[in-house]
Amino acid sequence: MTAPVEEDVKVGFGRMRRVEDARFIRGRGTYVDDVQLPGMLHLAILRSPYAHAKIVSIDTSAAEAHPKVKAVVTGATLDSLGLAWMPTISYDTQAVLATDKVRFQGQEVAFVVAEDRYSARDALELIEVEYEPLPVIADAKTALDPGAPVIRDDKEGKADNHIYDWQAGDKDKTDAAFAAADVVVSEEILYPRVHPAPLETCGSVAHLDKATGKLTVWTTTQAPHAHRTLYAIVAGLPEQKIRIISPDIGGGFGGKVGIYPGYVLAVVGTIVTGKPVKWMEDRSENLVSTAFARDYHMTGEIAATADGKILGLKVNVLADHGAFNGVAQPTKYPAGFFHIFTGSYDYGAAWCNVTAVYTNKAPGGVAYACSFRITEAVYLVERMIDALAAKLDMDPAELRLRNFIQEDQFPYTTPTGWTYDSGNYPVTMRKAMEIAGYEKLREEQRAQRERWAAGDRSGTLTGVGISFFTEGVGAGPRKHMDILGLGMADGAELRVHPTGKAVLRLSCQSQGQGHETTFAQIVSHELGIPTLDIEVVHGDTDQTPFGLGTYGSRSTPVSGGATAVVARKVRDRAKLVAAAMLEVSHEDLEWEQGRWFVKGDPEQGKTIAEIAMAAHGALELPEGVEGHLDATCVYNPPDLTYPFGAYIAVVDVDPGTGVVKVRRFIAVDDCGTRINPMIVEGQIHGGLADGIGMALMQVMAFDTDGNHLGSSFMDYLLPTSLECPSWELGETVTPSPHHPIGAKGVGESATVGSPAAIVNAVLDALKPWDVTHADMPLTPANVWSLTQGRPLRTDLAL
Ligand code: MCN
Ligand code: CUM
Repeated sequence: MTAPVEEDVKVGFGRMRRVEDARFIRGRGTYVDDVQLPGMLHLAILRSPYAHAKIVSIDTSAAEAHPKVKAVVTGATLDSLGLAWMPTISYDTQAVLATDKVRFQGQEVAFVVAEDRYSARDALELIEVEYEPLPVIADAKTALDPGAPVIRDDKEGKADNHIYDWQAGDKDKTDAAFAAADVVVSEEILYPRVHPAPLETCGSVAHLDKATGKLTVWTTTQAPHAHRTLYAIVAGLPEQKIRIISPDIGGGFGGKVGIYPGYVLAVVGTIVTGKPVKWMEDRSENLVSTAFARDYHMTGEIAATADGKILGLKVNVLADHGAFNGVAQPTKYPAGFFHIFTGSYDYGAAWCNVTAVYTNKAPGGVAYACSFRITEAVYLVERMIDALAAKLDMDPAELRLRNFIQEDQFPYTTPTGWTYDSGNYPVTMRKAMEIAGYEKLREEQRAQRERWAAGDRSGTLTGVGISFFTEGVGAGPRKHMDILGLGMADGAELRVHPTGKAVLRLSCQSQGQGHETTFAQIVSHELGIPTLDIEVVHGDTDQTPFGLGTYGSRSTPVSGGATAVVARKVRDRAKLVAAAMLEVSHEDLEWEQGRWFVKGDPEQGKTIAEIAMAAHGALELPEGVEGHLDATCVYNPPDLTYPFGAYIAVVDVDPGTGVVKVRRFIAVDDCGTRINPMIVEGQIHGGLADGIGMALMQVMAFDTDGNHLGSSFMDYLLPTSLECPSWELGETVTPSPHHPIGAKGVGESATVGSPAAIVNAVLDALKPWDVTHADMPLTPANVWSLTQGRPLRTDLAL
C-alpha cells in the first residue's frame, strides 16, 4: 500500500527521496571505520571468558614483546590513573577494565594497541590471565536469594544484588478496584533479553593532538554532545578541547546511546601512545558485550466487570540489568517510561512495582527501539487485554473498543500521572479492522476450526492478533527530564545565506532516519526555501548547538520543534527587512509560503531570497533590526508527544511443526503531522520487521554458567525479507496540540507495537488447544511444544 514516489515534493512536507541516499547507495558514506589518519594505531580488547571470576594475575610480558605492539594496558594500569571505573548514566559505576574480578562473559580485561588490527588481535592471545571462577547468577529470579553470590562487592557495604525498587500509581485505589471486580486475570509475561544488532558495530577513532591539546573522537554515538560533556566530566578534560564527531552511523536502534568501555579505551589509547587510535568491535563483541534490551520478568493482573469494562491493572516487574546498571533513562525514572503501562484505555486505577537486580550478564545501553521501556509496557498491557478477552470469551477488538480513551477526553491524564496530548483511538482501530477485513478473517477462521473439529486437520491454522499502542516520545521537558543533570532540550541554528540558501545546524544525530531530508523539509515548510537548497549539519559538536541527541524518538518532537521555531524567528526577522525594502509598516505585511507581501496588494512582495540578499546588503534597516537573517533557538518541549497505532497480525501456524508464518500485517499509525510520509513508512517497515524478529526469532540466551549462547548471527537470528509479508499500512493524523508543527515521533512505534500483535495472533491460532500463554520468541520448537499433551477443543465458535 506504500505509494511509489512519482515526483519528489520540492517545498515543505510530502514524499521526497532522501537526500542522504545519494551518497549511501553509492557507497560514499563516511562511517567511523572509514576514518583513516596518518600514523593511526589499532586497539583490540581482551575479554573475559568467564561470567564471574576473580582475577588472580595478569601477565602481559609476551604481548608487550610482540614487535608490532605499542602498548598493553590492564585494569591495574587504569587504576593507577584513577580511570578503572567510570560512572554510568544511571548513577552506577562500571569497570572500564576489570581490576578485582570479572562480572560477565565478554567483560573488558585488558587492551592492546598495535600497528595494525591483526597484530593487536594476535597479541591478545599472548596475555596470560589467571582466573578463579566464582558462582554465577544467570537467572534474575535467583539474584535476591539469600546466600546468592554478591556481584557488586566493589560497592562498599553492598551485601546483595538489589539495585532499586520503584513504584508508580496508587496501590490502595488499585486494590479497591480489584476488590470490586467480577473477573481478575493474571499472567506471567517475560520480555526476553534482545539486542539491537545494528549493521555497523560500535567503534571510535580517538586523536589527542599533543600540540593543541585537542581531543577529537570520531565515534558511533547517537548523542555526540552528551558524550562530549561526559568525557569532560569523567576524564577531567577541558570541554572546549573535546570534539565529538558522529559521522554517518550504520544504525543505532538505541545501542549507540551509552558510553561503553571501548570508547573510553580508545581515548586512553591515544593518550598513552600519542597517536590516533582506532577501536572497532567485531560482530561477536557487539553481540556479547554491547547493549542489551528488555529482560523484564513481568507479572500482570487485570481487573474488569463481567461485561468487559476494565477497572484496574497491577504489574510487578523483576528487571535484569546485568552486572552494571548502565541503562539510559531520564534520572527521575529509573524504569524509564514503563509506568505508561496503562495503555490506550480509560480506567481509574493502576499500580506498578519494578525491582531491578544485578546478574552476571552484560550491562545495558538504553537499547533497542524502546522509548524508555514503553516497549515492555505496551507488550504487557496488550497481552493482558487479550488474556482478559479470552477469559471473558469476548472478541479482543470489541474489548479494546469498549475501553478506549475517547476523543473528547484528551488531553487525558493516566492513573500514573502522564498526560496524553491527543488521539482518536476508535477511528484508528476501525481503520485497521477495515483494511484487514476483520470480520471476514474471523469467518475464515470459524470455517477452518469447524473443519478441524470435523476431523480434517490438514494445513495451517489462522490466527488474528491485535495490538493497540500509545507511546510517549520526545523527552524532556528539561525540568522533569535529565540525564546526569543534563536537561533534555535541543538547540537549532539556522543561517540563511545572501543567495537565499540555508544551513541548519542540529543537536540531534541521525543513524539512518533521514534527518538531512526531513529537517530541511521543516525549514522549507516554514520559509518556502526549496528543500534541496537547505543543508543540514549534524553529528559534530564543534559545528552544532548543544542538545541531548537522538533516541526515544525525540528528534522530531524536540529538535523538530527547535527547527520550526528557529525558522519562524528567521521569518519574523525577514518580515522587518521586507517592510524596510517595501517601505511599508511590517504590520501591513502578510506571509505566504516563501514571501512577504503587502496586504491587499499581493503584487507588492519580496521573496525570502530577495530579503536574504537585502538583509546582507546596504539597505537601511529599521531601528533595532540587525542585519542578516540568522537565528538560534533552544527548544524545551512542554511535554512528551503521544503517537499511537492499531496493529493487526494475521499468521498461519502449523501445529505439526510449530512454524509461524506472518501472512499479513496491517499497521495504522498516527504520528500527527507527517513531514515525509515516505520516511515515516520506511521507519514503520523497519520496526515491523524488528517486531517479527523479537516475536519469532531473537533471544539472548545464557546457560547456567552465564555463557552467552548467541554470539553470532548463526545463533542470534535477525529477520530478513523472507519472514516479512508485504506490509499493509494506513494512517490517521491527529496533530499534537503542543508541538509547533503538530508532529509526534514515530521511529520506534512499530517495534513497540508489533510484537504483541504477533504473539496475540499465534495464541489466537492455538485457541483450539486452550493455549493462553507463550513467551517470545515463538520459535517452531516453542510453538510446537505449546500444544503437546493438550486436548483439541472442538466446540469453539471463535
Ligand atoms: N518523521 C516524519 N514525520 C513525523 C515523525 C517523524 O517525517 N511525524 C521522520 C523524522 O523527521 C525522521 C524519522 O521520521 O526523519 C524518525 O523520526 P523520529 O520519530 O523523530 O525519531 P528519531 O529521528 O529521533 O529517531 C530515533 C528512533 C529511535 S529512538 C530508534 S531506536 C530507531 C529509529 O529511530 N533507530 C533507527 N529508527 C531508526 N531507523 C534507522 N534507519 N536506523 C536506526 O538506528
Ligand atoms: Cu530506546 S532505542 Mo532508541 O530510543 O535510540
